[in-house]
Amino acid sequence: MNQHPTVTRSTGQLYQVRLPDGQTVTARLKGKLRLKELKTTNPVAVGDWVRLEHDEAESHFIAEVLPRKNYIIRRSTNLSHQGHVLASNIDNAFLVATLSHPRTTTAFIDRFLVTAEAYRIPTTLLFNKMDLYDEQEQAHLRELVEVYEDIGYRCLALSALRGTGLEQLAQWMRGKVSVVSGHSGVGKSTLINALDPSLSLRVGEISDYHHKGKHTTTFSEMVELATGGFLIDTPGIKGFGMVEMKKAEIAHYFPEMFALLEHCRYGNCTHLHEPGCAVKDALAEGLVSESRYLSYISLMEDDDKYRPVGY
Ligand SMILES: Nc1nc2c(ncn2[C@@H]2O[C@H](COP(=O)(O)OP(=O)(O)OP(=O)(O)O)[C@@H](O)[C@H]2O)c(=O)[nH]1
Ligand SMILES: [Mg+2]
Ligand SMILES: [Zn+2]
Repeated sequence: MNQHPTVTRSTGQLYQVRLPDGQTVTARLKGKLRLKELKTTNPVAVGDWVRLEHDEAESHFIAEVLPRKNYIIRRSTNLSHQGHVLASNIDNAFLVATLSHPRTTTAFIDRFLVTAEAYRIPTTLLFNKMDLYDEQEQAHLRELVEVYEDIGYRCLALSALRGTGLEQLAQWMRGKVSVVSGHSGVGKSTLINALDPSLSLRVGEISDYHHKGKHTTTFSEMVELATGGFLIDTPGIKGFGMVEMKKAEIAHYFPEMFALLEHCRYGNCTHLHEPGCAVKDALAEGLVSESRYLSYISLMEDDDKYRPVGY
């Protein structure tokens, strides 16, 4: 993972911290640290790299949270401006999508990817339930994989049920901190259990816990995979939370559009109706995919400045 002590679990006043040698210790916050934090309800989140101090009794204290390379946040309540950090220092997000049973739309995939870009979290697309797809769906899957790989997103088709694709996935997760997201029913738990059966009970519990809708913001945990690597599991990550984003920024989070922006005639081009728009030209030439452009329009049409990635 990395050379720093890393928070693997946070429950109220106590934190589990994994030391670089693999040992896990329990730590409390140093009083001073608590006061410093203003904008979030939790000063220390799962995934945080921390500096520990000890007292004479050998108790551990979190003295400092090292700068986060990225993090996922969600508003504590709808009315609050405070955010709750769900997880931090994530190497990879894996979005599990299915073309049927249930169908994951490209609109959902693209919203997720835009949010992940805004959070600076590299994302891999996992197309699960391959075993169920008929020829038409398989052709559709090939098209989708081509679209997303062209943009630079890693893709993998798999069947958690049959075990196909799991070796590749395990290899990608090795040595990394990952989160797994996606609609309910796409097979996230099945996938994780197939990778590491010893996690099965836990993952099931977290999912059930979520469905009861109780205290879902407070429970996050980083678990070690038997195949190597770490998985952060928190119910909130299913949807990925909220990101504050200005309309003018949205195109920046579509990498294939971002590469074209400097060629638009107008510096403030919205890529919707302006003449001399490089994005629309690329769309006409088939260099920007239609479904991606539709997702862009749909995001631009949202009123709220917070653009949630819905369930
Ligand atoms: N045919 C097929 N079914 C699968 C596959 N993966 C998962 N399933 C089934 O899909 C259903 C939902 O799987 P889960 O693993 O519970 O889905 P989940 O994403 O964890 O759902 P939530 O916990 O509600 O978010 C179960 O009945 C699984 O057996 C697969 O690759 N092929
Ligand atoms: Mg589940
Ligand atoms: Zn333009």
